[in-house]
Amino acid sequence: MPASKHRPASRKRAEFNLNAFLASSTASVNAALNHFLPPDNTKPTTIHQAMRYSVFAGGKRMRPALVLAAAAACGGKEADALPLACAVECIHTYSLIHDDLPAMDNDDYRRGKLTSHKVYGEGIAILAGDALLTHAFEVAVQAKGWPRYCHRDIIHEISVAAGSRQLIAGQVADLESEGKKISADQLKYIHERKTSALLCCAVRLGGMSANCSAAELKALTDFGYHVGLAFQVIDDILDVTQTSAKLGKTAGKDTKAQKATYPAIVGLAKSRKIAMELTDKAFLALKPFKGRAAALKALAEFLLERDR
Ligand code: GRG
Repeated sequence: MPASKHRPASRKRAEFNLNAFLASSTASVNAALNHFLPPDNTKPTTIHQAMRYSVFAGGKRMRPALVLAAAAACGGKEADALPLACAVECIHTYSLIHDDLPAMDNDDYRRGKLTSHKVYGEGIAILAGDALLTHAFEVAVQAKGWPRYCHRDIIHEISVAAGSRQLIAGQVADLESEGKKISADQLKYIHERKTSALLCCAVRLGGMSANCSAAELKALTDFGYHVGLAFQVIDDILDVTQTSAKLGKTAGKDTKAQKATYPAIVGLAKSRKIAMELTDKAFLALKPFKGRAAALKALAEFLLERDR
């Protein structure tokens, strides 16, 4: 039975070929990343090989897809959104490389392959993360700039999402809460920053690349925030319900590291309910876009139903 038969009224949407959209957005993003990243024979070759190793290790490319889908919802062109989609993927990949380091989550596998420090050693892995973080800004400034959003706005957007009050703040709170009992509110604080901030930034950048109106940007922010939170709740659920082979990273790590997660705090059934409610809220935020948000809606639903 097609998934649409099970779709609740709150998530009603026009049929949309998400597989075709993802195949096309992933191909465009991979080609653009290949163009924007220095070739792996660029000196010093180790660092450029390490950067490319992680970027092309087989990530799902969900954040770039959100950039392109948000651009489409606002009537923008893929070519204008691509530098921003690539910048976000560089930031995301850097955060994964650093998250996997022995001083952080200490993981041997990511995206189904050995982690950067396992292949290149810790020093080069740290530098590959640093280089990707920095490279994101070099790529972002190659965007054309728009009447409502200049390069300063774009750089501000990315640096705030990746900075010490968002992405890094979430990681700090995550580290500091290991082995401790924390409240659902504290867990939400971590998830908002560690995961939702960059997904929300991706959606907003897509809108900006289409020179979206202030009202459209507000709607996208609301959508991105809720989809971002739902994404991490699902990530927590998958950690306890899926195998390492399926996830491409070590499953069950959160429990082992005594990490605060939604399943640990509220249980699996309530976690699924929360993820669904967050996705419903994300759908509601898209009302102003009428028929133009088909890709965003299909992505939100896909992220809710994903199994890896
Ligand atoms: C500055 C030392 C230093 C470290 C920074 C910021 C940071 C480390 C880590 C970010 C925290 C993090 C990894 C959040 C989790 C977000 C998440 C669920 C990632 C997995 O995303 P997917 O499933 O991955 O989209 P793929 O591999 O498909 O791209």
